[in-house]
Amino acid sequence: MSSNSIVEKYLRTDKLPHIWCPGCGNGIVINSLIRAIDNAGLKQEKTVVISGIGCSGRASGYLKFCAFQPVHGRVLAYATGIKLFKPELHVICIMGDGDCASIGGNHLIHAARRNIGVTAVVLNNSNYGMTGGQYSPTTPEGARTRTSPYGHIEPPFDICELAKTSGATYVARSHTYKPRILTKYFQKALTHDGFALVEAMCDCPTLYGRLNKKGAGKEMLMKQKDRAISLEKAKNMSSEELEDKFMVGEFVNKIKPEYTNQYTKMIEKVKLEAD
Ligand SMILES: Cc1ncc(C[n+]2csc(CCOP(=O)(O)OP(=O)(O)O)c2C)c(N)n1
Ligand code: SF4
Repeated sequence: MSSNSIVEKYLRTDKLPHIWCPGCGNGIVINSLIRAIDNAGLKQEKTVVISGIGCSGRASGYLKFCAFQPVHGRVLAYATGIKLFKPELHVICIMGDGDCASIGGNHLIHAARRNIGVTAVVLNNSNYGMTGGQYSPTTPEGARTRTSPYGHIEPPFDICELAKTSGATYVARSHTYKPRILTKYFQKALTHDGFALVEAMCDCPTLYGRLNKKGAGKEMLMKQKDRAISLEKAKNMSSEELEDKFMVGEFVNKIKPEYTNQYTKMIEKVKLEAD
């Protein structure tokens, strides 16, 4: 499908222009996502997009689906309710790293543990963008943010490792320099039967980029490319060599019973026994 048709089909063009800064990675990720939705053949009327509060959280307002924006950090809680009530729906959760791993961290580990069949799309820009650039749970050690002006002293969460350890059955990471790879991973996540999470390393040139002297949009995008190391290559690298890098690829891709399927079967069994 041509770019114009994709835009017409999936974006609420009456809501444009969007609020994102020039050079922000959010647009690249959403572009990759709508292409994946199109490739996967999802029906718009059978797809719900839920996004949190934050710059990334604006996405659901621009997308032409059944859309919903709950309070900050509760995307996966609402997604769980929607999926349980109507398991036939595709539920796509768009979250910032703060939304997903800070205030929403508990929902993340339990959604992954249950293996509920929703797709989590995490736009990780290493900070809280919308509220002015505070540090988030993924801010790298040493990085400067509004709340770590002398360099951050906390170790960051690795969202993919967290999702994997918690039980997610599809987990992948790529970045905004590789939009086609993002589309490929999104497509696999959207057609996966279980909890699927794709983390997109995303640029915030206005806040995180400026405070860490990463340059404007284009320069920051190039730097993302230099920091990305494939899982294969990382196996032969020392921890010193991996400093300031992030690993990309598929961390998990496995089959396990999906939560709402199990739940539905259980209800049917109980009903039969009661008759
Ligand atoms: C319950 C609650 N706590 C805090 C906030 C303030 N708040 C709004 S957006 C945000 C952080 C956004 O960061 P992130 O989720 O990483 O998204 P980004 O803006 O970087 O895309 C915070 C703390 C809020 N709106 N609601
Ligand atoms: S503040 Fe950062 S994350 Fe928010 S729109 Fe601007 S560049 Fe993007």
